[in-house]
Amino acid sequence: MPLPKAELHLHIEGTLEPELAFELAARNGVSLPYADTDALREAYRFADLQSFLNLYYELMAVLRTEDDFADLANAYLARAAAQGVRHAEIFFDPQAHVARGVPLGTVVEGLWRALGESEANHGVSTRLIMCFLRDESAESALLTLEAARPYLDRITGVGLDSAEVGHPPAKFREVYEAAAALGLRRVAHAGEEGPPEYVTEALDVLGVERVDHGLRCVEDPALVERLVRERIPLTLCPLSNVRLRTVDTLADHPLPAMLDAGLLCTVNSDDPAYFGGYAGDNFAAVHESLGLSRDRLRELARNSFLASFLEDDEERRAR
Ligand code: ES4
Ligand code: ZN
Repeated sequence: MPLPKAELHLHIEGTLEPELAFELAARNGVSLPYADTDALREAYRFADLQSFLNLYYELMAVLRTEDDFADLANAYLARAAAQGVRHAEIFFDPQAHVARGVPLGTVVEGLWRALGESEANHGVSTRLIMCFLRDESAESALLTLEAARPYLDRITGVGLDSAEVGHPPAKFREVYEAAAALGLRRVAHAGEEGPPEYVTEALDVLGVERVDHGLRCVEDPALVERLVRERIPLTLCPLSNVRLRTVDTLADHPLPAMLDAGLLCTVNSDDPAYFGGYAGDNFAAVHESLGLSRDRLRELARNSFLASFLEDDEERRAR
């Protein structure tokens, strides 16, 4: 039996497996510049975050209808459930779809069809987190938040993703203030490829409650101390870090030292179709390559629920 866990860092578009990509391409009359699933898998050799993002955005072309988004999310939820995921806080990238002519309503309604039935069908509770693309403008992020107003009852929070370096968190101060005023929870990718200063800025300027990746905090002992003191959760993604060459090998991953330092770490899959594994695979990988004990794995699983937005909801409901 896999450990029960929550997945807190998962891009739904990054769960598009090659087989489903070809199925949706055929259904929608979209042609892909790859002969077959093997040829596509050959392209999964990334030099860095940007080389991955190029393929990630390219393959999204097959996602066009509500059914496509529902099928994508259902496939993910089934796989996640099989690996012990009981709760998933799921990112999506509205701007990447709207820019291709897919209306925001199509994306949200499609995802919601799967998420709404997830507890019954898969035993997985869910939340939806809308991410702004940090390599797009601050104005575009504000327009996206405005466009999402009809769907805010289905959206728990906002996040920030895509190409990090050169796009510091402070660029998005205004939209995060607006999101907070609307009662939305706030997270952001920071310290994946970007420097530790971006982590500090995400906390101080954007008011995030959780940092996605946050890996490079280890370069700044004062920042580590602060993250420990303030109990800020980090959503680490070990297999992603290896595939995007943020760490050389899994054995070099700083996760054990981060746990020893008292950081509230969680282990997540990021873009599992591209990075070689879902949540349980990431747990198994850190167990095998980093020699994390069963106790450490249980701590990681417990952290995932503590760091989730579920706990707060339940506390709120109890009050
Ligand atoms: C992402 Cl691994 C990663 N980093 C930043 N943005 C992303 N969007 C999808 N996957
Ligand atoms: Zn991510």
